Amino acid sequence: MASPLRVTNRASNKTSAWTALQSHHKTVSKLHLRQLFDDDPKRGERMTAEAAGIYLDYSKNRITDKTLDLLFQLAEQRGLRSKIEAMFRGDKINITENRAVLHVALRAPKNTSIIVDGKNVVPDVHSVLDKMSDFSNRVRTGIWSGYTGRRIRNVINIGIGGSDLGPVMAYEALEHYSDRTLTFRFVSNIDGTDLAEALRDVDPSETLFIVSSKTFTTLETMTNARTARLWLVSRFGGDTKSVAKHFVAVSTNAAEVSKFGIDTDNMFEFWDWVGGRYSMDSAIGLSTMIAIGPENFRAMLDGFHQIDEHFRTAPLEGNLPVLMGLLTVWYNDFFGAQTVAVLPYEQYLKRFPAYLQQLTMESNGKHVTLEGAEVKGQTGPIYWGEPGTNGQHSFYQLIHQGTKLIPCDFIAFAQTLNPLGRHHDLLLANVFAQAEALAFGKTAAEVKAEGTPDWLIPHRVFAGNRPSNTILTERLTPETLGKLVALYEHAVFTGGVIWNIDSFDQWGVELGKVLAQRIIPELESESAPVLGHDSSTNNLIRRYRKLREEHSHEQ
Ligand code: G6Q
Repeated sequence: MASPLRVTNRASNKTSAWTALQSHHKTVSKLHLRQLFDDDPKRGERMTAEAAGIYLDYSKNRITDKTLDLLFQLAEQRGLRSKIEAMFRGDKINITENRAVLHVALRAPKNTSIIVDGKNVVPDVHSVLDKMSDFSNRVRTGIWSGYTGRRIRNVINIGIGGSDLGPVMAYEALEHYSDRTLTFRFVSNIDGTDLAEALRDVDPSETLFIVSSKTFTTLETMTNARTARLWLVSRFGGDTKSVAKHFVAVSTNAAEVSKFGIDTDNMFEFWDWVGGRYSMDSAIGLSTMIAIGPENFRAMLDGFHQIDEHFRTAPLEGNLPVLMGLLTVWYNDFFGAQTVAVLPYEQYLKRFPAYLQQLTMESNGKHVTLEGAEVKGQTGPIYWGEPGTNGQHSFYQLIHQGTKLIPCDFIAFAQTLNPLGRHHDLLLANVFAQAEALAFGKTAAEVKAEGTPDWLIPHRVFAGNRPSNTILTERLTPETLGKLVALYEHAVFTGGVIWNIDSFDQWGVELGKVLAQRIIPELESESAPVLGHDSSTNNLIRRYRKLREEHSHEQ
C-alpha cells in the first residue's frame, strides 16, 4: 500500500545538501573547538536552544553556521516537515507493517482528533487512561486487595523489550515520586533466575502481577507469566480463582488474555499503532501509574505532549529533536563516529541509557531504505552510557584520550531531589568540567608549563575537539521525564527520515526467535535428536545435552 512517505522518498539517495556536507566536512574536520570558540566569544550563548524548559547547549559540537545551514537544507530536502505531519496525522508510515505510528496520540489532549482507519483514536486513549487511573487508585488505597483480602504490597511487571524497558526506566527515574509502601519488580528474562529472584521474598497474597505484552504470545513473557501463575495457584492450594485478584494484563490481544485466565475486565488495552519501544506512556505504563499515581502519570504525558507540539511546530533552526537528530547524522555519516554516549548526571536516570538503546538501535538499526534498496552509508549509531560521575572513573578515559570519536549527550538538572550538603554542586561541577575538558583539552605547551618532564608530556596531553551536547533542565519530575523521552523519540525520527529507513519495524529480532523454536525440542527430547544445523551449533547442542546429563546424575 502506498503511503505519502513512500512517494516522497522516491527522490535520489544523495541530495545536493548531502553532497555539499561531504565537501564541507573536509573543512570543518580541520577546525578545532578552541578556535571556533576563540573566533566567536558568544558561541556558547548563541548555539543553544530552549523549549518547554529544556535547554540544549550544542555549541561544543564540531560545526559552524554553515554546517547547520546545510543540515537544515538536508532535512528540507528529505521532506522532514511533511513526514512529521504524516506521522501526527496518522498516516501509515510504518510501511513494512502497514501501520500508523501514533505514540503522539497517547499524550494528545482529550479534545484532539487523530483519525486512524476512519476512527478518532483519542477518546479510546482517554478511556483507557481513566480505567488505569481507577485501577491504580484502587491498588494504592487498598480497595483492590488480594484473594485473601490482604492489601497489595508488591507489584511485579512481567514483560520484555518495549513492555519492560520503559516501565523499569520510568519506575527508577520517578522513584522519588513513588508510593514507598509498595515494592516494584520487573521480570523480563526467560532465564528462570529473573523470576525466581523476584518471587524469593514476596508473599503471594500481597502480590499483583501485571502481564504486559502487546501480542500476548511472546515466549519470554508467557513463560514467566505461566510460571508465576503456577507459583501463585500452588500457594493458594491449587485454587485457580485466586488468579483473578492477582493477575491483570496489558495487551492488544483480548483472546489470548482470556485464554490465559485473566478476566478481560482486568485487561488494559492499547493498539497496533503503538510500537513496543514507544509504549511506556500507554497502558504498558500501568506499573508506573501505580507507583507514582494517576496525577503524576498525567503530568508525564503532558511533558511528552509539550515536546510533541514543539517538534511539530517549531522552525527547524530552534527545534531541539531536529537539532539532536541532525547532529547525530553529522557525526555518524560524515565523521564516521560509531557510537553516541548518553551520560545522565542524575542517579535516578540510571536505566535511561538502556532504555535509549532500544529506542534508538531498534528504530534506526536498518540496512535498507524504505524502497528496499541497500543503504549507501551508515544508519543508526550504537547508544550506550552510564550515569555520571561513575563513568568518569571508568570508560571516560577512552572518550578523552582514545582514538575514537564519541559524541556525548550530557544530561543534568539544576535542582536535586535529594539535597545533601555540597553534593549537587559537586555533581554539576563535574558535568560542566567533563564537557569543557572534552572540547578544549590540554595542549602540550600547557602540560609542559606545569613542569611535566618531556617524556611524560604526550601521555598527559588531551587533544580536545571532542563534541558534546549538554541538556540542562530544572528538576527531574514526571513532566520532565516525559519531555526527555519525547526529545529522543523525535530525534530518532529525524535520523530515520534523513536515512530514509523504516524506524518503526524490527524484523531483525525475528530470525533468532524462529531458530530458538526449532532448537527447543532438540534440547528437550529424551533421545538424542538428529541435528541439521551447522557443525558449531550441532556441537554446542550435543555438549549442552551431555553436560546437563552428567550434572543430573551427580544430583
Ligand atoms: C519494540 C519491540 C519489542 C517488543 C517485545 C515485547 O518495539 O517490538 O521489544 O516490545 O518483543 O513484545 P510484546 O509486548 O508483544 O510481548
